Amino acid sequence: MKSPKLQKMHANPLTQMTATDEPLMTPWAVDIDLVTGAMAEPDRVLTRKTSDMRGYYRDEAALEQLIGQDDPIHYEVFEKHIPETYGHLLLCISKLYPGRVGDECFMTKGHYHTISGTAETYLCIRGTGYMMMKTADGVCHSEAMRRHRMVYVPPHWAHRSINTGDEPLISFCVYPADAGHNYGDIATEGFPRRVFIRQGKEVIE
Ligand code: PAN
Ligand code: ZN
Repeated sequence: MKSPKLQKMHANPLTQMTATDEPLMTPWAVDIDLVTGAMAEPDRVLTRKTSDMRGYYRDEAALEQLIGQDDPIHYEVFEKHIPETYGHLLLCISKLYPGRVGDECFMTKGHYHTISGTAETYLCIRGTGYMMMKTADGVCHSEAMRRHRMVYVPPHWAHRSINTGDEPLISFCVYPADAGHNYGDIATEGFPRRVFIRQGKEVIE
């Protein structure tokens, strides 16, 4: 729970209150292998298995079949511990495994940021796919993701990564630490477009 002071600061960033309310953080560094995407000694690893993805794919029977087989991991997010308060930046490695549910490509759940006016950058380190984005009033936009390409997700866009390839789709993500994740709204709305592989070809529909 944030202190009332921090909430107020957040509502009015012009007060410029940052580290004065928090213990001073000592500068630090982390090693990230830009070939494999491995982050050295992450403080937290979030793992989403196939069984965590109920309701997200078109072919529900194919999803249940996959869960019944070996419930493979869909994606992992590797993070360092950073306070989720105004002024800090969260950084993580997002690793989305290759795979299909029926003929639909593995993807992340996708979310708006709770503070929807916060942006995010995804620097793709490995793999191929798309960043699918959508606004609350239904505008949809996708950007190709591939090694060495950075996707900028502007404020107010829900975002989901989709792996169309045969190797993990790995990105280095940075966003304001107080942004928060709102999964509910986009889960209800859904993204207007999905990505499939049919007869070896990408189909977006
Ligand atoms: C990313 C995502 C990560 C997992 O760090 O959280 O790729 O996707 P979901 O959060 O949609 O399951 C990010 O966009 N953070 O804001
Ligand atoms: Zn995000």
